[in-house]
Parts: sequence; structure tokens; C-alpha cells
Amino acid sequence: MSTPASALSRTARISTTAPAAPARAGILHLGLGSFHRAHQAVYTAAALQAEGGDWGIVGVASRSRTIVDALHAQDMLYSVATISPEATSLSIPGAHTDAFVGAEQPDRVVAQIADPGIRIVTLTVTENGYSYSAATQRLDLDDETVRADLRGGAPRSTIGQLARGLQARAAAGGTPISILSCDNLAANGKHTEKLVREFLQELPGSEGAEALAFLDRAVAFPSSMVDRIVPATTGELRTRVSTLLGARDDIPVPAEPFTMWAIEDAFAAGRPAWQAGGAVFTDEVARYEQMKVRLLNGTHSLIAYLGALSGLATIPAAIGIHGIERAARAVLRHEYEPSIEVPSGVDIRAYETELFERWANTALGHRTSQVGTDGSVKLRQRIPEPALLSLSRGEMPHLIALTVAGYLSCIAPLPDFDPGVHAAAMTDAARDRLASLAATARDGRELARRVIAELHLFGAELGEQDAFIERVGELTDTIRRHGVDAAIADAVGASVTPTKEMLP
Ligand code: CS2
Repeated sequence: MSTPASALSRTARISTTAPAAPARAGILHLGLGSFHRAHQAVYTAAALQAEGGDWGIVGVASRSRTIVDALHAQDMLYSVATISPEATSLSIPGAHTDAFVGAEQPDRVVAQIADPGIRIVTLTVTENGYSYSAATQRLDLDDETVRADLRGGAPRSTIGQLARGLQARAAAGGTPISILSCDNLAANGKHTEKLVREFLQELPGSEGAEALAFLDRAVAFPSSMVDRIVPATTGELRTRVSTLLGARDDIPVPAEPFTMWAIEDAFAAGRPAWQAGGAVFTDEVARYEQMKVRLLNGTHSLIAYLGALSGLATIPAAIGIHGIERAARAVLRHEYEPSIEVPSGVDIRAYETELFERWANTALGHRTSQVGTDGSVKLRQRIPEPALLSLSRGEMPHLIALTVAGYLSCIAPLPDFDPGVHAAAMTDAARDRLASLAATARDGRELARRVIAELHLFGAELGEQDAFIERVGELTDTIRRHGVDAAIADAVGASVTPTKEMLP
């Protein structure tokens, strides 16, 4: 996509920013998906434009060649289409210096982490990508890829790659480096550090000792909260962007206008001037993360499952339904908001108003099936703590129970229930396991008990909350017998009333 500036400026209603001058790489990014390209890459391009510096990004796609091949064919460029019902604007971040596929060149991932020129490794590998076992609350030693990585050879898991890369860096002199997680996980920096340390501790004898000492001395794991709604790219967007640009772009990324990045300013070897793109450096990342993961992501899951069960393809279509909007307002106000500490300077009312505007962005076409995908790992981040907090106050979190009932109805439908095409399009690592539990469950109550109390899908503590599990089962049965609208009416109606048996 070598597009002359004149071609860009001819695209009348489109505002574009010219790509920054190529820099030398200082960042290795694992997870070259759409989110990274519409978020960290955009902030990095702004930083390069404002202050320069050797902060170009080498992008590593985990398995697929699509983005890597297209980036190479397009001079490492692509467009971000910022889409609202009012306007579309295109920008071309231009922060990448190179890209490759990690599964094809795992040794190169290790070598890049060891390269002293690389001073930050950023990660967007999704909640699924950390090889974390909720059951043991540590590195998943039952995971075949982790076990193979521990045995040696070229590492394939993200944690294995980080650990082996840091080992190689330690052996090569131990230049300081920062590992920056940009995934929707509570305390994502500490979480990543804990898993890398556990990997190194699992190595035989003193094999991990040098790297562990290096971690103590010169490796930082700042936490960060990332936020921007980035739907999957469609063929329609590719055509539209190419027409607007007057040049072919095979990998444009659609994104909403809103964007936010809150980062703990604790880097071991410098960082780009990401504030030039609007990033906030703060000691309150944990609060930002909690606010975002519960208010935005938790409610997003509810909207996605209720929307899919209502036969709706997109989040804006779902939030346009009165009952779903009421459910979203109720979960925010009564169940998520009381569970968070609002970061200083954030106006929570304005934040919530903006959330509804963002979800209602009809031009974006964010799909219910995309948000509903991987619920087994996403919900674990979003629901157990606020649910347990409500329960400890003697209040039933009816809308969180409805979120779980919606999830079960979509991913593990009981034999006589068809959740529809949008639910069928949701992928989830736990789908087969849950489907086999559903196949022999008598009703929603039995299914909820098996999944929450026996499988501990949402952690051991929630597995002991009988009244909550009962409520999930009841709502699952309501969805199946009377439809999703009836379940919404039931949960919203009950949402502020403590159940009788919970009253002191
Ligand atoms: C969504 C997120 O897919 C999901 O689960 O809730 O991807 C959400 O769009 C982003 O976190 C917004 O920052």
C-alpha cells in the first residue's frame, strides 16, 4: 500500500494522518491481531511522531500468516477506520518495522526478546493466552504446550516464550526490559510476572535461577488497562477502505472513536511518549482495570448473550431493545458499580453514559458472537468478585446470574433448546466439555450446579454459593421454557429486592 500523500488527500470526507517515519525497533509485540493494530500501534505512532525514538514495533502473529503477509506486501502499513454513525476517518499508524509468525519461527521470538535493542515486550494474547489454570490458580501444568515448553525446544506458549526469551537475555548480559500486558485481566502485570516466574521455577535443577535473579534485578512488569471496541474486519470494510484510500488495503481495522490506555509508569528501560496519543500514566491502574473489566466488559457479556438469544447479530441492535437496555442499566448500577473503586478524576455517571453511546454505535457492527466468544475465560475475569460481594451483602446479583444463564443457554444449551445462529457462532474452549454436561442434565438447575459447583468454571468460591447457583439454574430454565424476554423481565424486576431467604 505505497500510497502517495496526494492520493490520501483526494479522499474528500476522509481525514488521514500520514504514517510516522520508520524507526528502529524497540518493542516486540506478541499478538498481532486487530486490537493491537487499533490500539498500542496507534499510540506508538503518535509517540514516534511527537518525540521520535527507537520505538518501532516488531509484530508477532501467533499462527496465522494473513496479517504478516499483508503487512509485508503493504510496506508494513494498514489503515485504522475510526467509525461512528456520523463519520468515518482513516489513519495509517505506521509503527511496525517488521512482522513474523511466532509458530513458524519460535526461536526468533526468543532471540528478539534477548535482543538488547528490544526494551519492551507488549502482549495482546487474550485472556486465553496466559496458560493459567483457574483450578490451581497458577501456571497450567496440565497444558500440553506448557509441558512441552518446559521440556525444552522452541517454546510455543506465550509464557514459555517470555520465560525462554528472558533466560536468553539474562545469559546474554541481562539488559533491562519491560513486559507490558495489554489484556483484560486484573493486575495483568503481576499476573504475567507470576506465571513467568512459575515457569522458571518449574525448570529442573538450577536451570531457571539466572533468569529469576535477572527478573528480580532488571525486568519490570507494569500493569495497564486498555480500552477500545475493535470488531472483526469484514470484506465490506476492506472494499470501502480501499475505495476511500484509492489504494488497496487488505487488512484495515475498524474501531470506535473512543480509546483509552491507563498505564503504570514503572518501566525498566524507558518507554515511548505514549501520552502523545492520550495514554494516561497513573498509580491507579488497578482501579481503571476493575472499572473497565466489570462495567464495560461484564455488561458487554450480558448484552451479547441476551442479544444472541434474541436473534440479534450485533451489540447496537441488542442494546436497542428496551429490556436488554434495562438489564444493562440494572447490572451496572446495582451489581458492578458498588463493587468498584472509581479512579480519581473519573466521573462515573459520565463514564456510564458514554458506555451506552459506545454500545449503540450502529455503524461499527460489533457482533454479539464476537463478544460472546471465550466466555469461559472472560466471565471468570468479569463476574465472580462482584457477584460474591453482592452475596456477602445479602443481595442476590440477579443480572450477573442472568449473564451466566445467558452464557450457558448459548454455549451449553439443554437438549430441547435451540439458542440460534449467533450463539452457535460463539467459540469457546470449554464448549465441548459444557455441551457434554448439558446433554445429560435434567434441567437448568442441574446444569448450573454441574458447571458452577462441580466444574468450578467461575472459581471455587462462587461454586459454594447455592442460592446463586439456584438462581442461575432458574433463569436458564426460564430462558428455555418461556424465552429470553421472560428471563430479562424476571431478573430486572427482582434486581433490587433481596430474596426472602437471604434476609437476616
Ligand atoms: C469485549 C471486549 O469481546 C469482548 O469480550 O467485551 O473485546 C471489548 O470490546 C474491549 O475490551 C473494549 O475495550
